[in-house]
Amino acid sequence: MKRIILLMTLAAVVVVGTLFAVSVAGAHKHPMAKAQKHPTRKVMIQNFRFKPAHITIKRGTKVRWINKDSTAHTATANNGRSFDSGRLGKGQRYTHAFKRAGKKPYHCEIHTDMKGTITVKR
Ligand SMILES: [Cu+2]
Repeated sequence: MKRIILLMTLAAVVVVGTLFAVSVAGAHKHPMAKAQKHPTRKVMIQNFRFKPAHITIKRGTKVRWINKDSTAHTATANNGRSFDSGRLGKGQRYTHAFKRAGKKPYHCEIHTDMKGTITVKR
């Protein structure tokens, strides 16, 4: 009987130890740790404007456009290929990670007078 209790205790220690190790490893790999290094910048699309229209970010930063209007908009690179959100309906969002330095002018395909710039620094 004592032997069984000893084995049960041993098994419990192993299980708890494993769970602890897994949780520590999990916390280390948690995506939030990476996100804080390069926080995502938000650009609101509101009242037919990009807010803010001009932002400067570090290379590797993600930009997330969020459409607050009830009208559909896009965030499309002027060169037509770097990035393109496609039609964003009300509340929809689009995220793009900028990996190369440079000025990235963009516009809304539906309302071509809506303009913005992402300046990506090294
Ligand atoms: Cu638009």
